[in-house]
Amino acid sequence: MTARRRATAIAGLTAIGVVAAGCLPAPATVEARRTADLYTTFVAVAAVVAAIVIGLSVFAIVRYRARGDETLPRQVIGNTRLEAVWTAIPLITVAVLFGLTVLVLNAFDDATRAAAGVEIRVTGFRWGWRFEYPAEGIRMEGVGRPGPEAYVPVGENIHVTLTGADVIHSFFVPQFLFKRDAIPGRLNEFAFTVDAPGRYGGQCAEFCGLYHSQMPFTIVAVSPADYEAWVAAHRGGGAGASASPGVAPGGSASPAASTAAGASTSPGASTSPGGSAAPEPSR
Ligand SMILES: [Cu+2]
Repeated sequence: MTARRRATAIAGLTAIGVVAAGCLPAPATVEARRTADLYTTFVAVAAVVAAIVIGLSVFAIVRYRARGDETLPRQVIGNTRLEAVWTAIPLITVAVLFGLTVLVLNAFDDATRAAAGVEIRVTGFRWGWRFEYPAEGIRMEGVGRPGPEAYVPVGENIHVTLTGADVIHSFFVPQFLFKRDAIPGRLNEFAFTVDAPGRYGGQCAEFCGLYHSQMPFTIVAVSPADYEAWVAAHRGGGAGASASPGVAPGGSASPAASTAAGASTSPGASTSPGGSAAPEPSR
């Protein structure tokens, strides 16, 4: 009976682990795959720990339950060897997980220090994103939906320097399994290498005000040849080089944005900062 319950507990925990791993967005970068592997390792270790704890608890409850006999069982106080074992096992487990985490974090730092294939400066502002490619002479900005689209070549180290223009925002692309804050007056750096061509949606992940939910962006990963073609088409400013009116990147909202803000008091209003109050967000 106990063995069967234990088997059921292990099967249940394994299922939870598989479902939890399946909930993760499919990793799209070299770094994200390492993060996903780390998550999987954590879930597996947690499942083993839970199986042991739940298994032993169920065993003790069933095996030593009251059987209508009033006499107390043998009273045991302290067992140094057992206590040493149950202190050492969690310590070693946490130390190993800590070590694996440091290795993955170092991989992110190594990518940031490595030679950049493409350099992008990203600025979050209320309520949109600005992407600048200094070497290519490209600058684009998108306010509201659908937000700007930043092209990157697959297989190359994309180096990002991130900052905020007004309040703290956060650069988050779920499929990159990575998030970093865009803080005014501070330059945060990170790098990523996209595995496969595709469109990877991103979103501000730090509540920054009324239109926080209306500041998506998209990282479009294409082949190096397609990237060169995109650069050639957008060099020297390209489409959407103009600053979007409506929200002044450096400071207060303009009257147009204020109007949009006022219109949003009706729930579910689809008016976005880049919608009717301001021209279409540039791409
Ligand atoms: Cu935000």
